[in-house]
Amino acid sequence: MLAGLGLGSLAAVAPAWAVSSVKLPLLGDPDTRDLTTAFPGKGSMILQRTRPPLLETPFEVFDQGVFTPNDRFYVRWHWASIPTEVDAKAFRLKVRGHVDKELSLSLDEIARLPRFEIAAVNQCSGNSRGLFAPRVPGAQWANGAMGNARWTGVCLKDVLDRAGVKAGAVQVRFSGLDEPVVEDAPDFKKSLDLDHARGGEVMLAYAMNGEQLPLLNGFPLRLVVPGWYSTYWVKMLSDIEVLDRPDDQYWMKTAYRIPDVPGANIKPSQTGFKTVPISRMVPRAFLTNLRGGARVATGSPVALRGIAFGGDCGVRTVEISGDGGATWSLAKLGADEGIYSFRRFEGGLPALAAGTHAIKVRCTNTNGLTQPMDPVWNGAGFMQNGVETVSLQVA
Ligand SMILES: Nc1nc2c(c(=O)[nH]1)N[C@H]1C(S)=C(S)[C@@H](COP(=O)(O)O)O[C@H]1N2
Ligand SMILES: [Mo]
Repeated sequence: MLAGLGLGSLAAVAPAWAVSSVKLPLLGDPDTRDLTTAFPGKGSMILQRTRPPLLETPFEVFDQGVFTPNDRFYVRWHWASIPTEVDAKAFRLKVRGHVDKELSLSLDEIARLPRFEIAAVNQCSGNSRGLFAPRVPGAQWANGAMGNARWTGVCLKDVLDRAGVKAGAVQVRFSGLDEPVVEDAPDFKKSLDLDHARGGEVMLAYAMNGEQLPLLNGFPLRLVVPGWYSTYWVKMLSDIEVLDRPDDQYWMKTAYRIPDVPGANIKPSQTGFKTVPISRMVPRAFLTNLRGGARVATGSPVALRGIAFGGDCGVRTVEISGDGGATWSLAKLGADEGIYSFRRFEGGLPALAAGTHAIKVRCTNTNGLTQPMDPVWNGAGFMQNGVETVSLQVA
């Protein structure tokens, strides 16, 4: 079985790909992006970057259901040398380093381990970076660098147990088949502490929403780290290395670090803070049936619906405000697909007076953490989870 034929066309960028464009709610120009259907396994996506592919999910997709279809699921890679196809028969996952026995596992061998499923949100650390004020460098995502899927695979712990982790191991490092485009650039690798890696939830996923992974989402195998930002969700996973010392390579020591303060939230002028690797996600909620600038008639109640997630735990409440946050009412939560999943919510506002109204939604998770009313800021554009506001024109 081969997957992903056609990615070779990534090299040839043609403006003709753009079927139309979309205006994103970014805080400055340029705020329009082309929509593209030119990527293998993908439907209409917002083109953020071509090489390597950065494709954002158009926000209306999140109104259609709690699981994000594979062909609309966002895509993010760091390096442009991505295999354009992977031979699933020849593929091997290496397990090596501080272990009793090195392994080289075929996909068939992996599939024979006990399988489990988990619904989990995959969200880029930089999701919503385009909404940072003042602006920060990096991909200017709106809110669509996230998605929710039902992942199927095997437990990382089971694989590590087969190799036998030696005493003195402290971390486990993951790397995929993609490579840097220049020789001395750092290969993309991420590490988890051993206890986390063996905790039972971290998965080697070979399916997403009941189908094989799209090539661009990591075919044939990817790491799923429920509740953690997807920088750790290493795609096309081919190498697992057990370390007897903390990982000090670029992607842990330099990149993907946040200020070590609650919510990673600092002032633009602030200096002298300690940094730590980004880790657990924080709660968020979004309206999906109304966009900023939407118009409704006076005298009619306003139906609202959307999605929320707790971050590293479940959703306790979603609240809705029709008056810019002065008063709040509880939304009704939809089916619970598991603590790491998107959760639907529904609510309404009574008929509103003519004028502009600031509608806000906020999530509190089961750890008691609530989204901040003000936007989050840090220099890397990570962990945005400020309360979203949609302005409604009532006339
Ligand atoms: N092999 C590999 N895995 C990777 C990356 C990468 O560059 N290479 N990027 C990570 C980051 S930062 C993100 S946001 C997610 C994106 O996952 P997706 O493309 O399936 O949505 O992949 C993660 N896994
Ligand atoms: Mo990311």
